[in-house]
Amino acid sequence: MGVQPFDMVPRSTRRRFVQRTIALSATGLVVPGMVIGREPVPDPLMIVRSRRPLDAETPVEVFESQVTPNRLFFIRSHFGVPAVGLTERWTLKIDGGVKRETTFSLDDLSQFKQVTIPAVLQCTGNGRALYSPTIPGVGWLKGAVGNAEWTGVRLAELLDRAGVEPGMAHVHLHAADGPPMPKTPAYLRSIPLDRATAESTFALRMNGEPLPAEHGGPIRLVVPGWSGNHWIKWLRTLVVAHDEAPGFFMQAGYKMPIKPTAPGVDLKPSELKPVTVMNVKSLIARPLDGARLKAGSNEARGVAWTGGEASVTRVEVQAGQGGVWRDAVLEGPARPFTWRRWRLAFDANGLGPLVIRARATDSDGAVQPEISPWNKSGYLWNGYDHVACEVE
Ligand SMILES: Nc1nc2c(c(=O)[nH]1)N[C@H]1C(S)=C(S)[C@@H](COP(=O)(O)O)O[C@H]1N2
Ligand SMILES: [Mo]
Repeated sequence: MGVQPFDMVPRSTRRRFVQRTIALSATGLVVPGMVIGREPVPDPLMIVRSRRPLDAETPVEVFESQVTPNRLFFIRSHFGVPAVGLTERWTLKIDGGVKRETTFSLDDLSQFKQVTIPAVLQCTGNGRALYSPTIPGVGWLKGAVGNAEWTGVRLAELLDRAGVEPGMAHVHLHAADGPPMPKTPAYLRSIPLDRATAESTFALRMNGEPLPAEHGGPIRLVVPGWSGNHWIKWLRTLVVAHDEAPGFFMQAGYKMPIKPTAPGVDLKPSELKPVTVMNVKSLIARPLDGARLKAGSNEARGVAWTGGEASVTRVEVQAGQGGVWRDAVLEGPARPFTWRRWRLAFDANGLGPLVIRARATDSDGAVQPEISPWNKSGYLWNGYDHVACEVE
């Protein structure tokens, strides 16, 4: 489970795969049985954090737009893209605690009602590089986040079709990507059934285009309001179950301290909680860090979002003028899941250095803290955003 069955791969790919496996297994990079995908080529604007598998973040100036374009959307994969692209033959199976084990082709899925949900996808580790002391892991700064319009079928509809048995509480999400080494656990996660039957959606399209392979095409899960580790890409099988999924990525990974804890303190499992909803956060898209501003009137712009069912109600910005925080103008209505653009006009009076800071507040009253409490995996950084400019 977790690896695409070999017979799903067309013969030409199979031949290429066998050749590559033979070539690469000699170097010890690959074990026979693994299906290798071609790694995506990132747009030259992207900031690459790891080449293989490709982890790349979006430059912050892209966050001036409401929707993050697909080619500039951050990419994070634990094991790289599997050998997909076989869209006509892709199937999604629901089994486990259901009345009717059901398999859907992509064609079947297109017969269901299609919904479009604008929602922020953010890696749980976005901002890890901003924690001090330093934390190992992908050194994301600000750009492991994006806002897209996800189109597809609600999970609730497919679960209804299969008929969930009484007593079931979780949905295990098996994907087509696999670890390169047999001892490495597969990226297997589960979500609670009540989350699955709320807004969760299988996305087949992203910003109006077929879901790109690097973002989980042909089919991925969208869990609006929850952080990216639940948004499983290349979905193949859903197992409805009584318990959470077993294995490292569910039982050990993606846990945070319940109470803020000093670096170096080891916590018991009972002192940890799973990362689920995102926290309130804003980013400054303009001016850029290091920008040279003309004295006089200027404008700061950016985005803000939060998690769960909450929405952003306020963004305050500090830009010179005696260090006062002023309310930015927010665009559009306060809505959950998607982000909200903000802007603030300010006068850059004195010449010299000027630090601009931003903090958001959400409908639950949560306010972005100046510095996020340290946690050993570097999750959910949401300290004030700041950029240092020079007025000349
Ligand atoms: N199958 C699979 N799904 C996955 C992952 C993965 O490694 N394998 N990584 C997860 C993580 S940690 C994140 S942050 C998002 C990233 O999605 P993106 O690459 O489309 O931005 O996908 C999630 N879904
Ligand atoms: Mo992530």
